[in-house]
Amino acid sequence: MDAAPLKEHLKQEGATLVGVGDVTIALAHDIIHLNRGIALAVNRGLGRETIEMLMKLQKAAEAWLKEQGFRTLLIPPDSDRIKGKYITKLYKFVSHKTVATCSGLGWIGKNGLIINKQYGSKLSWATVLTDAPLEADSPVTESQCGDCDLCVKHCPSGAVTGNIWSRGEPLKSIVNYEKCRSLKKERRLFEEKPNCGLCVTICPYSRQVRSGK
Ligand code: B12
Ligand code: SF4
Ligand code: SF4
Repeated sequence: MDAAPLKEHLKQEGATLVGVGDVTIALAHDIIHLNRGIALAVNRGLGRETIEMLMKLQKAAEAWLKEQGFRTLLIPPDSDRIKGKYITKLYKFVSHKTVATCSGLGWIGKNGLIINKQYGSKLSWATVLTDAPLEADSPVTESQCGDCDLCVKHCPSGAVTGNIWSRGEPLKSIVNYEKCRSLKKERRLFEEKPNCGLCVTICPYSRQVRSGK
């Protein structure tokens, strides 16, 4: 089934990038029938408005697919804010990062984030799973960070290990999240944010673009 009309529709609704991945190998048995992952990205930081924008895009995808008789499962953009809800348990099984690499929209950088060649890691992501047999894009299978190690050198908490992601070893430890979370307020770039985000801004792929907001 041609995915182009759906992608076009979602871009008109405001998505910066839309990809479709075959996520079969990443799914738990219970949801194996929903084996197409639609990766949605917008070129802006993950604030309240961005979350609302991503949820609006998810609903647009859902309406489009349901009209044609297909099933969907919307994985919300953020989970830390809705701790305890059943849906957050799904992140362990299918994360936005997985769907993004399966959709060919980026690799997991040494900073542990999705790096898109055009937008770096400045994008915010959401996922829609569906049983619609949409034609899938080719997955990204290897890191393209190369010799760069700016995020490894400059992470103020020493959380970035330097390990390299590949689809063959997708869950290798890349960032020590305990260290990342424990960064003291005075060392953060923005005191009010739980993490400093330096590994986003220092990345050459992120620096080449201006955020939508
Ligand atoms: C919990 C959380 C955190 C925690 C822990 C980090 C973590 N585990 O990612 C903390 C608070 C530390 C954190 C920090 C940040 N976070 Co955060 N966080 C999340 C959250 C809510 C859940 C992540 C999670 O637990 N996933 C489950 C684990 C198992 O998967 P994963 O690590 O996400 O991804 C792995 C798999 O996808 C696998 N994989 C990749 N391809 C494939 C293919 C196959 C076939 C398979 C099997 C697996 C596989 O590789 C990935 C890396 O190991 C997500 C939103 C979400 N719902 O996903 C945002 C999210 C990951 N965070 C995001 C951001 C932006 C940040 C910060 C920059 C915050 C800031 N200051 O602005 C920092 C960056 C720190 C860093 N270097 O990673 C963005 C990342 C965007 C991007 N470009 O990648 C997300 C996706 C939110 C969003 N909706 O956009 N975060
Ligand atoms: S958010 Fe800051 S502390 Fe966490 S991994 Fe990135 S650079 Fe390191
Ligand atoms: S700063 Fe360099 S090593 Fe780190 S994610 Fe970006 S390209 Fe990869």
